[in-house]
Amino acid sequence: MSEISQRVTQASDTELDYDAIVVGAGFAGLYMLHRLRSLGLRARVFEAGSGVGGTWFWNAYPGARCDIESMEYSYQFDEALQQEWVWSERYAAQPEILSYLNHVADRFDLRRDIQFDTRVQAATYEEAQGRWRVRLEKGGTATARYCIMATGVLSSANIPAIPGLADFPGQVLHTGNWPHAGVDFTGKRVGVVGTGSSGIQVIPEIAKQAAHLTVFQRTASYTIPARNAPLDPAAQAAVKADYQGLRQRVSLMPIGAEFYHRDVSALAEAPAAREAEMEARWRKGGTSFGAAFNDLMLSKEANQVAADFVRAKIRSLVADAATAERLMPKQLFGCKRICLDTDYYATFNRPNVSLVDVSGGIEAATAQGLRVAGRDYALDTLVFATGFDAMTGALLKVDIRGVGGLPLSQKWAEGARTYLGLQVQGFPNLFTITGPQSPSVFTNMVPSIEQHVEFIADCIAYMQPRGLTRVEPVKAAEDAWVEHVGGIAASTLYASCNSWYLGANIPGKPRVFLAHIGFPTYVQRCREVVAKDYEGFAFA
Ligand code: NA7
Repeated sequence: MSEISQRVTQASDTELDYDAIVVGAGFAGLYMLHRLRSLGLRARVFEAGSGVGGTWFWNAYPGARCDIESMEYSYQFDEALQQEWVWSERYAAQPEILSYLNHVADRFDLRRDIQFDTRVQAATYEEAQGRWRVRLEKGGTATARYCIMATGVLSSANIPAIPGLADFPGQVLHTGNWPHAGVDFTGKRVGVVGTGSSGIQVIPEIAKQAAHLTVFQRTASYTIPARNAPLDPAAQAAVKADYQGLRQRVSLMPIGAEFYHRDVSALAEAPAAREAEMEARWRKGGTSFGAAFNDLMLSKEANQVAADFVRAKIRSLVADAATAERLMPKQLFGCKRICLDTDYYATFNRPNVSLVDVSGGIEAATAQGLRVAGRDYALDTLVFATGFDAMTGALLKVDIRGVGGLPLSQKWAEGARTYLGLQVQGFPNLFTITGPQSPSVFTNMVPSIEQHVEFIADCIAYMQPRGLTRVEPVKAAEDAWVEHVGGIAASTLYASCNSWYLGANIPGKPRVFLAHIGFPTYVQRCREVVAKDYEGFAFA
């Protein structure tokens, strides 16, 4: 154990000084720590959870599974790692991803610089010293030149303010904060609120156990069969024979993952041909159903083609016509995130499952359960699959203050503003990995994270030999970036519905489109910025 880490381990309530502080030990924080170490920096990671994994630590609900294929949803920075790790399924389940991240932490000896069970409460830029002072919830502070937020984009759980919720005596759970010991639903009357990706994954699993499951649906989602299956060893070996080739190919695809894009308009093909294409994709399973045509998110008429196809599938899969009708999404296809499922629609054919429309709101929670439109539903356990304060929630939970003590919450009062999703003007040396206005949720998150980590590490490496100690965006660059990202979204149908991409799921949250659509164009832009000596950034 090094002298510094000994000091750290022994003295959690005294002030400690580092070159860099990283907040969070998920995919982003782990790789950031590894890169900072390779620059010879003294780095410390503070992690609220008791283990590594971030999203994959907290979302331990039954059925939790990635919607990007395992061979791609993994690090590529280390060839030996990607060659040696063996994935068992097409789409990895939460426990497997968590054990992968634990393996990474051990393999690169990362744990000695991670302080677990330590939530960061505040981070303040002290201009005179040019350092960030980070305050820990359990006491103590630490300082560093760089503060890197690796806090995740879907990590601040949203529990709706339902009147009387405190009076409900049963167990209340959120999918994003699931007990690691597991939950036994046997013989229980369970209510699930929310039918986004998490609800759609957890509902079939709870239905297998519960005495009765009532699903409270505000908005029906579009979901495509995952067709998850064990990974064929020969297919896995074939990928590994040219892993870099796959990585290179997918880095040029719009979401940084194999998506089987077809450059054909949904309106240009004969109906029989387009039906055949969608049917083939439905049978194959996976999100690339949404890439069958090039204009689903550009034209409402084209969008209707995919929407009608999925609605017809629902009609054919759900026995009760009224339930099928309620499960049919009314909004545009893909405007809210497309889900992947395993037996979701078939679950509603079970005698112990019922669907309740809460589009008019949930009236109240009572001592017995939930009340909707004057009717009471008796429940023992309540599961919220109600999503997250996405992209900005986890950052704003920390009281971050920049130059002149300006709170980040104030800077972002009208909506998040960043340059490249990496930095905020007025908050020098603060970096956000997959921050707002970067591609983040519109991509395969792991390559997006790697690209950001490498950008940040390269930026620090650029500064060191030049004697530079401070970096932040110039205001004009930030303004132009916010406008650019919003402009891309406005040219698509993504900006037209109430999704968490623009903050619409959180009451009172300003509506600003929070992700850059298009991974390759973003990466290219970052490369150009670096090539022009970090154009748009100011150093001191
Ligand atoms: P999502 O996608 O935000 O889904 C949350 C669901 O909860 C969605 O159906 C919401 O309906 C519903 N919701 C939210 N608030 C309420 C209230 N007050 N009453 C009833 N229903 C409500 O979160 P997930 O966790 O499923 O998925 C997040 C991402 O994680 C996912 O896209 C993957 O990338 C992984 P709404 O649509 O807002 O009407």
